Amino acid sequence: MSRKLSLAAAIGALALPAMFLAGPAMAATCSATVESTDAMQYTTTALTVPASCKEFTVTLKHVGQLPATVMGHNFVLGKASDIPGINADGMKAGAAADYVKAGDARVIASSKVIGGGESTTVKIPVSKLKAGEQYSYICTFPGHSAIMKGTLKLGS
Ligand SMILES: [Cu+2]
Repeated sequence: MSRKLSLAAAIGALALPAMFLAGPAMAATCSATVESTDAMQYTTTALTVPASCKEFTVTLKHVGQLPATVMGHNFVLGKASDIPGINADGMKAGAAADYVKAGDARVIASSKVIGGGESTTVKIPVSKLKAGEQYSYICTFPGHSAIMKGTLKLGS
């Protein structure tokens, strides 16, 4: 066996117990990555937020090449029933406001609009999520929300 391989095995053996010790409070379980594309799609359309997280961080990546003015994407979270209103008011708010109405109390979390090759993060305050409630995330760039949508719920 090569030295490189045995070193990797040794590191793996050390890292595993540390992961178990960290348990459910570990940062890795309180985050997710959602990719978005030039084809106006989110690659992830369902998220479950562990109830043990204080904050859940979503990294939104635009893996396409088109600029934000043409194929911009954001991540806007609200109760499923509030989404149509959030979207309509967001479109009215315009690009300078990242297509989110200023001070919209229905919005639980929202990111800025990004273009191809960019990424951004959005932090969801988990205390604002209720068990059993249906939440949705959408892209409020005009015309995108019909396709760019996903569901989010609070897990156990
Ligand atoms: Cu979009």
